[in-house]
Amino acid sequence: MSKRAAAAVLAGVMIVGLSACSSTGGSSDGKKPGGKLVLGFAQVGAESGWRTANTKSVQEAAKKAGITLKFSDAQQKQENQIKAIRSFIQQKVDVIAFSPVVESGWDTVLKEAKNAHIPVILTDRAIDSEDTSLYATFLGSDFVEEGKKAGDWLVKEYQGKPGEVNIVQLEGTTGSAPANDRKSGFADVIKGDPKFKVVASQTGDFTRAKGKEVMQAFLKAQPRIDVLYAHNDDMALGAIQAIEEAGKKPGTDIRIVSVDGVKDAFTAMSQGKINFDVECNPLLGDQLMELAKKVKNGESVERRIKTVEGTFTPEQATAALPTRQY
Ligand code: GYE
Repeated sequence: MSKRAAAAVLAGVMIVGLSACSSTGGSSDGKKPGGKLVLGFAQVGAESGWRTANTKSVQEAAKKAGITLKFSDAQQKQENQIKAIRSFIQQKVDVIAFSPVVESGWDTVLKEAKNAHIPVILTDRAIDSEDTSLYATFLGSDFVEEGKKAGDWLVKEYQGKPGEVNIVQLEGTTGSAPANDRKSGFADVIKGDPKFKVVASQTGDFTRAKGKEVMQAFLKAQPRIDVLYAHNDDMALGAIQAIEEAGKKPGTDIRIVSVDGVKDAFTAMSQGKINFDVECNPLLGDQLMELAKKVKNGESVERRIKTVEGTFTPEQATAALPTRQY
Protein backbone atom coordinates (compact mmCIF):
# COMPACT_ATOMS: atom_id res chain seq x y z
CA MET A 1 0.00 0.00 0.00
CA SER A 2 1.33 3.45 -0.88
CA LYS A 3 1.92 6.01 1.84
CA ARG A 4 -0.94 8.14 0.57
CA ALA A 5 -3.34 5.20 0.46
CA ALA A 6 -2.29 4.27 3.98
CA ALA A 7 -2.88 7.85 5.10
CA ALA A 8 -6.27 7.84 3.42
CA VAL A 9 -7.27 4.62 5.21
CA LEU A 10 -6.10 6.14 8.47
CA ALA A 11 -8.04 9.32 7.70
CA GLY A 12 -11.13 7.24 7.02
CA VAL A 13 -10.72 5.38 10.31
CA MET A 14 -10.30 8.68 12.16
CA ILE A 15 -13.36 10.29 10.63
CA VAL A 16 -15.47 7.22 11.40
CA GLY A 17 -14.09 7.31 14.93
CA LEU A 18 -14.90 10.98 15.30
CA SER A 19 -18.38 10.76 13.88
CA ALA A 20 -19.14 7.79 16.12
CA CYS A 21 -18.60 10.11 19.10
CA SER A 22 -20.57 13.01 17.67
CA SER A 23 -24.27 13.40 18.16
CA THR A 24 -24.96 13.83 14.45
CA GLY A 25 -23.47 10.46 13.54
CA GLY A 26 -22.02 9.60 10.15
CA SER A 27 -21.77 6.90 7.52
CA SER A 28 -19.10 4.24 7.41
CA ASP A 29 -17.67 5.44 4.07
CA GLY A 30 -16.21 8.49 5.76
CA LYS A 31 -18.68 10.92 4.24
CA LYS A 32 -20.57 13.45 6.30
CA PRO A 33 -24.20 12.86 7.31
CA GLY A 34 -26.34 12.75 4.22
CA GLY A 35 -23.52 10.98 2.38
CA LYS A 36 -22.25 14.07 0.57
CA LEU A 37 -18.58 14.81 0.23
CA VAL A 38 -17.75 18.15 1.82
CA LEU A 39 -15.19 20.32 0.02
CA GLY A 40 -13.76 23.45 1.59
CA PHE A 41 -12.64 25.87 -1.11
CA ALA A 42 -10.57 28.96 -0.23
CA GLN A 43 -10.77 31.27 -3.22
CA VAL A 44 -8.34 34.16 -3.86
CA GLY A 45 -10.99 36.86 -4.18
CA ALA A 46 -13.06 38.49 -6.90
CA GLU A 47 -10.32 40.57 -8.48
CA SER A 48 -10.90 39.81 -12.15
CA GLY A 49 -13.23 38.47 -14.82
CA TRP A 50 -11.11 35.31 -14.82
CA ARG A 51 -11.71 34.86 -11.10
CA THR A 52 -15.47 35.37 -11.39
CA ALA A 53 -15.61 32.71 -14.11
CA ASN A 54 -13.48 30.38 -11.99
CA THR A 55 -15.73 30.80 -8.94
CA LYS A 56 -18.85 30.16 -11.00
CA SER A 57 -17.27 27.06 -12.53
CA VAL A 58 -16.38 25.64 -9.10
CA GLN A 59 -19.82 26.37 -7.63
CA GLU A 60 -21.72 24.91 -10.58
CA ALA A 61 -19.49 21.83 -10.78
CA ALA A 62 -19.96 21.11 -7.06
CA LYS A 63 -23.72 21.23 -7.45
CA LYS A 64 -23.59 18.94 -10.47
CA ALA A 65 -21.31 16.47 -8.68
CA GLY A 66 -23.45 16.40 -5.53
CA ILE A 67 -20.63 17.83 -3.44
CA THR A 68 -21.28 20.19 -0.54
CA LEU A 69 -19.13 23.25 -1.12
CA LYS A 70 -17.95 25.46 1.70
CA PHE A 71 -16.77 28.54 -0.14
CA SER A 72 -14.64 31.33 1.23
CA ASP A 73 -13.43 34.53 -0.49
CA ALA A 74 -10.07 35.77 0.85
CA GLN A 75 -10.20 39.20 -0.80
CA GLN A 76 -6.65 38.72 -2.10
CA LYS A 77 -5.22 38.37 1.42
CA GLN A 78 -3.14 35.38 2.47
CA GLU A 79 -4.09 35.79 6.13
CA ASN A 80 -7.76 35.37 5.20
CA GLN A 81 -7.00 32.22 3.23
CA ILE A 82 -5.06 30.76 6.14
CA LYS A 83 -8.00 31.52 8.46
CA ALA A 84 -10.39 29.87 6.00
CA ILE A 85 -8.22 26.74 5.77
CA ARG A 86 -8.02 26.54 9.57
CA SER A 87 -11.78 26.83 9.80
CA PHE A 88 -12.19 24.04 7.22
CA ILE A 89 -9.90 21.86 9.33
CA GLN A 90 -11.98 22.63 12.41
CA GLN A 91 -15.16 21.78 10.56
CA LYS A 92 -13.57 18.47 9.48
CA VAL A 93 -14.33 18.85 5.80
CA ASP A 94 -13.40 15.86 3.63
CA VAL A 95 -11.12 17.72 1.21
CA ILE A 96 -9.62 21.22 1.11
CA ALA A 97 -8.93 22.97 -2.18
CA PHE A 98 -7.47 26.42 -2.55
CA SER A 99 -5.95 28.80 -5.02
CA PRO A 100 -3.00 30.27 -3.11
CA VAL A 101 -2.90 34.05 -3.42
CA VAL A 102 0.92 34.03 -3.12
CA GLU A 103 3.47 31.24 -3.52
CA SER A 104 5.17 31.18 -0.14
CA GLY A 105 4.21 30.84 3.51
CA TRP A 106 1.90 27.84 3.46
CA ASP A 107 3.83 25.12 5.26
CA THR A 108 2.43 25.66 8.75
CA VAL A 109 -1.24 25.61 7.87
CA LEU A 110 -0.83 22.78 5.37
CA LYS A 111 0.93 20.71 8.03
CA GLU A 112 -2.11 21.26 10.20
CA ALA A 113 -4.32 19.92 7.41
CA LYS A 114 -1.98 16.96 6.96
CA ASN A 115 -2.06 16.18 10.68
CA ALA A 116 -5.85 16.25 10.51
CA HIS A 117 -5.63 13.81 7.55
CA ILE A 118 -7.51 16.16 5.24
CA PRO A 119 -6.15 15.97 1.69
CA VAL A 120 -5.37 19.28 -0.01
CA ILE A 121 -5.69 20.12 -3.70
CA LEU A 122 -4.03 23.21 -5.18
CA THR A 123 -6.06 24.73 -7.96
CA ASP A 124 -5.04 27.46 -10.39
CA ARG A 125 -1.95 28.72 -8.51
CA ALA A 126 1.04 26.84 -7.12
CA ILE A 127 3.02 27.15 -3.88
CA ASP A 128 6.81 27.08 -3.56
CA SER A 129 6.97 24.64 -0.62
CA GLU A 130 9.69 22.01 -0.81
CA ASP A 131 7.51 19.56 1.08
CA THR A 132 5.38 18.16 -1.72
CA SER A 133 3.63 15.80 0.70
CA LEU A 134 1.58 18.81 1.83
CA TYR A 135 -0.76 18.55 -1.15
CA ALA A 136 -2.12 15.75 -3.30
CA THR A 137 -2.07 17.47 -6.66
CA PHE A 138 -1.89 20.80 -8.46
CA LEU A 139 -4.48 21.53 -11.15
CA GLY A 140 -3.87 24.64 -13.23
CA SER A 141 -2.13 26.43 -16.07
CA ASP A 142 1.53 26.63 -16.94
CA PHE A 143 2.13 30.34 -16.33
CA VAL A 144 5.73 30.32 -17.55
CA GLU A 145 4.46 28.97 -20.85
CA GLU A 146 1.87 31.75 -20.99
CA GLY A 147 4.57 34.39 -20.49
CA LYS A 148 6.62 32.75 -23.24
CA LYS A 149 3.66 32.83 -25.63
CA ALA A 150 3.30 36.58 -25.01
CA GLY A 151 7.04 37.03 -25.65
CA ASP A 152 6.95 34.87 -28.80
CA TRP A 153 4.21 37.05 -30.25
CA LEU A 154 6.22 40.19 -29.55
CA VAL A 155 9.38 38.82 -31.13
CA LYS A 156 7.45 37.85 -34.27
CA GLU A 157 5.62 41.16 -34.37
CA TYR A 158 8.86 43.14 -34.39
CA GLN A 159 10.88 40.74 -36.53
CA GLY A 160 13.03 42.61 -39.04
CA LYS A 161 11.96 45.97 -37.60
CA PRO A 162 14.95 47.95 -36.41
CA GLY A 163 14.96 50.28 -33.42
CA GLU A 164 14.29 49.89 -29.75
CA VAL A 165 10.98 48.56 -28.46
CA ASN A 166 10.04 50.19 -25.16
CA ILE A 167 7.84 47.89 -23.11
CA VAL A 168 5.91 48.61 -19.92
CA GLN A 169 4.70 45.69 -17.84
CA LEU A 170 1.68 45.50 -15.55
CA GLU A 171 2.47 42.70 -13.15
CA GLY A 172 -0.08 40.59 -11.31
CA THR A 173 -0.31 40.36 -7.52
CA THR A 174 3.18 40.54 -6.03
CA GLY A 175 4.43 37.12 -4.97
CA SER A 176 1.71 35.20 -6.82
CA ALA A 177 2.65 32.32 -9.10
CA PRO A 178 1.05 33.85 -12.23
CA ALA A 179 2.86 37.18 -11.70
CA ASN A 180 6.22 35.52 -11.06
CA ASP A 181 5.94 33.03 -13.90
CA ARG A 182 4.37 35.26 -16.55
CA LYS A 183 7.13 37.75 -15.90
CA SER A 184 9.96 35.22 -16.11
CA GLY A 185 8.57 33.36 -19.14
CA PHE A 186 8.25 36.63 -21.06
CA ALA A 187 11.69 37.88 -19.96
CA ASP A 188 13.25 34.60 -21.04
CA VAL A 189 12.00 35.00 -24.60
CA ILE A 190 12.70 38.71 -25.13
CA LYS A 191 16.19 38.62 -23.63
CA GLY A 192 17.36 37.08 -26.91
CA ASP A 193 17.20 40.49 -28.60
CA PRO A 194 18.55 43.62 -26.86
CA LYS A 195 16.18 45.88 -28.79
CA PHE A 196 13.42 44.82 -26.38
CA LYS A 197 13.57 47.00 -23.27
CA VAL A 198 11.25 46.72 -20.30
CA VAL A 199 11.37 50.39 -19.27
CA ALA A 200 8.91 50.11 -16.38
CA SER A 201 7.30 47.24 -14.51
CA GLN A 202 4.92 47.47 -11.58
CA THR A 203 2.10 45.53 -9.99
CA GLY A 204 -1.50 46.34 -10.84
CA ASP A 205 -2.75 43.58 -8.52
CA PHE A 206 -4.72 41.90 -11.32
CA THR A 207 -7.48 44.55 -11.09
CA ARG A 208 -8.88 47.06 -13.57
CA ALA A 209 -8.67 50.00 -11.17
CA LYS A 210 -5.02 49.37 -10.32
CA GLY A 211 -4.17 48.64 -13.96
CA LYS A 212 -5.55 52.03 -14.93
CA GLU A 213 -3.80 53.85 -12.10
CA VAL A 214 -0.38 52.32 -12.80
CA MET A 215 -0.71 52.88 -16.54
CA GLN A 216 -1.47 56.56 -15.88
CA ALA A 217 1.79 56.76 -13.93
CA PHE A 218 3.68 54.96 -16.72
CA LEU A 219 2.31 57.39 -19.30
CA LYS A 220 3.43 60.35 -17.22
CA ALA A 221 6.90 59.00 -16.49
CA GLN A 222 7.82 57.41 -19.84
CA PRO A 223 8.63 59.58 -22.85
CA ARG A 224 7.88 56.71 -25.27
CA ILE A 225 5.93 53.51 -24.77
CA ASP A 226 5.62 51.08 -27.69
CA VAL A 227 4.16 48.02 -26.00
CA LEU A 228 2.16 47.16 -22.90
CA TYR A 229 2.45 43.63 -21.55
CA ALA A 230 -0.30 43.04 -18.97
CA HIS A 231 -0.32 39.89 -16.84
CA ASN A 232 -4.11 39.77 -17.12
CA ASP A 233 -6.98 41.19 -19.14
CA ASP A 234 -8.52 43.27 -16.37
CA MET A 235 -5.33 45.28 -15.95
CA ALA A 236 -5.09 45.65 -19.74
CA LEU A 237 -8.69 46.91 -19.84
CA GLY A 238 -7.96 49.45 -17.09
CA ALA A 239 -4.81 50.53 -18.94
CA ILE A 240 -6.81 51.01 -22.15
CA GLN A 241 -8.92 53.61 -20.35
CA ALA A 242 -5.76 55.40 -19.17
CA ILE A 243 -4.28 55.35 -22.69
CA GLU A 244 -7.48 56.71 -24.24
CA GLU A 245 -7.77 59.43 -21.60
CA ALA A 246 -4.19 60.43 -22.44
CA GLY A 247 -5.31 60.96 -26.04
CA LYS A 248 -3.57 57.88 -27.45
CA LYS A 249 -4.92 54.92 -29.39
CA PRO A 250 -4.60 51.56 -27.60
CA GLY A 251 -3.60 48.80 -30.01
CA THR A 252 -2.11 51.32 -32.45
CA ASP A 253 0.00 53.93 -30.62
CA ILE A 254 0.70 51.40 -27.90
CA ARG A 255 0.48 47.72 -28.84
CA ILE A 256 -1.03 45.54 -26.13
CA VAL A 257 -0.43 41.90 -25.29
CA SER A 258 -2.34 40.36 -22.40
CA VAL A 259 -3.25 37.08 -20.70
CA ASP A 260 -6.57 35.35 -19.81
CA GLY A 261 -8.84 35.58 -22.85
CA VAL A 262 -12.01 36.81 -21.13
CA LYS A 263 -14.98 38.12 -23.12
CA ASP A 264 -14.40 41.80 -22.34
CA ALA A 265 -10.88 41.52 -23.70
CA PHE A 266 -12.18 39.81 -26.84
CA THR A 267 -14.56 42.73 -27.33
CA ALA A 268 -11.61 45.13 -26.97
CA MET A 269 -9.69 43.01 -29.47
CA SER A 270 -12.54 43.16 -31.95
CA GLN A 271 -12.24 46.96 -31.65
CA GLY A 272 -8.49 46.78 -32.33
CA LYS A 273 -7.51 47.80 -28.79
CA ILE A 274 -5.65 44.62 -27.77
CA ASN A 275 -3.28 42.99 -30.25
CA PHE A 276 -2.77 39.53 -28.79
CA ASP A 277 -4.23 37.50 -25.93
CA VAL A 278 -2.80 34.38 -24.34
CA GLU A 279 -5.53 32.10 -23.04
CA CYS A 280 -5.74 30.97 -19.41
CA ASN A 281 -8.65 28.66 -18.73
CA PRO A 282 -10.66 29.37 -15.54
CA LEU A 283 -13.15 26.52 -16.04
CA LEU A 284 -11.51 24.13 -13.61
CA GLY A 285 -14.64 23.14 -11.65
CA ASP A 286 -15.45 19.74 -13.15
CA GLN A 287 -11.86 18.52 -12.98
CA LEU A 288 -11.58 19.74 -9.40
CA MET A 289 -14.68 17.80 -8.31
CA GLU A 290 -13.36 14.63 -9.96
CA LEU A 291 -10.06 15.05 -8.15
CA ALA A 292 -11.78 15.75 -4.82
CA LYS A 293 -13.69 12.47 -5.09
CA LYS A 294 -10.57 10.56 -5.99
CA VAL A 295 -8.35 11.92 -3.22
CA LYS A 296 -11.14 11.40 -0.72
CA ASN A 297 -11.32 7.74 -1.75
CA GLY A 298 -7.55 7.39 -1.47
CA GLU A 299 -7.18 6.81 -5.21
CA SER A 300 -3.93 7.94 -6.77
CA VAL A 301 -4.01 11.10 -8.85
CA GLU A 302 -1.40 12.76 -11.03
CA ARG A 303 0.73 15.23 -9.08
CA ARG A 304 0.43 17.93 -11.75
CA ILE A 305 -2.50 18.43 -14.11
CA LYS A 306 -2.01 21.14 -16.71
CA THR A 307 -4.83 22.98 -18.45
CA VAL A 308 -4.80 23.00 -22.23
CA GLU A 309 -4.77 26.54 -23.64
CA GLY A 310 -4.29 28.50 -26.86
CA THR A 311 -3.70 32.06 -28.00
CA PHE A 312 -5.87 34.59 -29.83
CA THR A 313 -5.26 37.17 -32.53
CA PRO A 314 -7.93 39.90 -32.94
CA GLU A 315 -9.48 37.95 -35.84
CA GLN A 316 -9.67 34.75 -33.81
CA ALA A 317 -11.06 36.63 -30.79
CA THR A 318 -13.75 38.28 -32.89
CA ALA A 319 -14.78 34.90 -34.29
CA ALA A 320 -14.81 33.29 -30.82
CA LEU A 321 -16.70 36.12 -29.11
CA PRO A 322 -20.31 34.93 -29.69
CA THR A 323 -19.67 31.57 -28.06
CA ARG A 324 -17.10 32.55 -25.43
CA GLN A 325 -18.23 31.21 -22.06
CA TYR A 326 -16.37 33.66 -19.83
O1 GYE B 1 -4.88 35.32 -14.79
C1 GYE B 1 -6.01 36.68 -13.22
C2 GYE B 1 -6.53 36.35 -11.87
O2 GYE B 1 -4.44 32.94 -11.06
C3 GYE B 1 -4.61 32.47 -13.35
O3 GYE B 1 -5.63 35.40 -11.37
C4 GYE B 1 -5.09 33.28 -12.22
C5 GYE B 1 -4.99 34.77 -12.43
C6 GYE B 1 -5.67 35.30 -13.67
O4 GYE B 1 -6.76 37.40 -11.08
O5 GYE B 1 -6.96 37.34 -14.01
